[in-house]
Amino acid sequence: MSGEAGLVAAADGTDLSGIPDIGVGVVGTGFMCQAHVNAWRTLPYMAYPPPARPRLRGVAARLLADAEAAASRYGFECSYADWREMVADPAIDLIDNCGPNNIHAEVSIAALEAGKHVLCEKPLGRSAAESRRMLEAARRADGKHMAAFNYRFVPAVRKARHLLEQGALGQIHHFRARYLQDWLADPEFPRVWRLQKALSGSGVLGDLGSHIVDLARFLIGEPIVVNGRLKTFVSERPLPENPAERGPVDVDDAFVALLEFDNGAIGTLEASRFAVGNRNANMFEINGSKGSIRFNLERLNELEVHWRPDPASNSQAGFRSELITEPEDPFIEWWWPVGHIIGWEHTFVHEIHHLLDAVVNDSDVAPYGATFEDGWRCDVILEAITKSAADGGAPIEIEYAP
Ligand code: SOE
Repeated sequence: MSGEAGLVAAADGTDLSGIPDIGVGVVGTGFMCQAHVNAWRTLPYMAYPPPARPRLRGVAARLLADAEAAASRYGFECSYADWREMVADPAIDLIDNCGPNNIHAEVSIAALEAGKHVLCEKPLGRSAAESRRMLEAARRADGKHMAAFNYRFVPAVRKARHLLEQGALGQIHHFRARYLQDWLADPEFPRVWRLQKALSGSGVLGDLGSHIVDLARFLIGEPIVVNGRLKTFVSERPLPENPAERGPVDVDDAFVALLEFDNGAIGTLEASRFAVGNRNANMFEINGSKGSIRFNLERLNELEVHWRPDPASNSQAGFRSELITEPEDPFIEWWWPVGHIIGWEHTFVHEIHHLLDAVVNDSDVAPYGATFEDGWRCDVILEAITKSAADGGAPIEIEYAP
């Protein structure tokens, strides 16, 4: 990182003298690259003054034409067809891995070993063994490492975490989460990389299930036993490169799971990309002895609450919806006046700010950000769900290799 000499104070008098530049290299040019680039570019003037000023140094894609198009569109200084060249660039301090799941491990490990900080999209690995290798590389390296579980950075979700930390819900009895989309309900939707085990590792389990498993750990605690069931509804689909041909789908389309937590709570998880009518409904509900909270990503500025401080009487009938846009609510200070709601893309600004703050101040990414250890623990739980499903839904104890 380099401090920009000379720029010591903004026109409004803000002291910018100690703010370093940080060179960023993004791998991948798809959906997550766009969400992350939007965050890298928005952060320095909205989370102001920023911990560091991101410098979009490089972007790498399998095809040079894709990298060049992304460089032109988003304003990267360099474009690469080989991510290894980009990782070797001394002007890059941080690698942001937005590639498909099959390059999460190789790129992230190489970047950590090259002394870079690493942000890697979820699921961390295609398997627990792969994400364990990533964790071991992170433990050996000096760089900060973060798994991009961005839903930890929704204001309403972070407020839920704070309420739980304060014991506001009392003893937790239930956690139920569903992450429902419907973009695969059309059997003619092509067999994209997320539907190929070799590239994706799993289907909805790793794509959407990883988010609700991470939220279960972030909000409630460690699952100790799981039961699972997986389902593939459409077993072959048209090939993207040649729709006249069809290829097998070898991953799950939907899953359900039962959890028991280390603190005695029990939980249910469900994820599907066939849940027609649900567009991006990441939902959870937590029931405790003193109250309940409910969240739905499709209404991400709201948290539904029900309070029952006195077990003998309901302090309120049903749930009421609270708008989480007050100045004191998490992250809102960076945005708009009360009620001027924010969106899904803002979670990436919050997430990347958290990582930059950890890099510049040498602070911990955990517990509010997910580290590679969180990414590995998530993959262990996903694999236990798969193992249970293969054994008729038998209970599987969660065991983390030492
Ligand atoms: C990221 O927020 C995310 O949840 C992705 O992880 C999912 O794959 C995508 O479907 C929605 O956005």
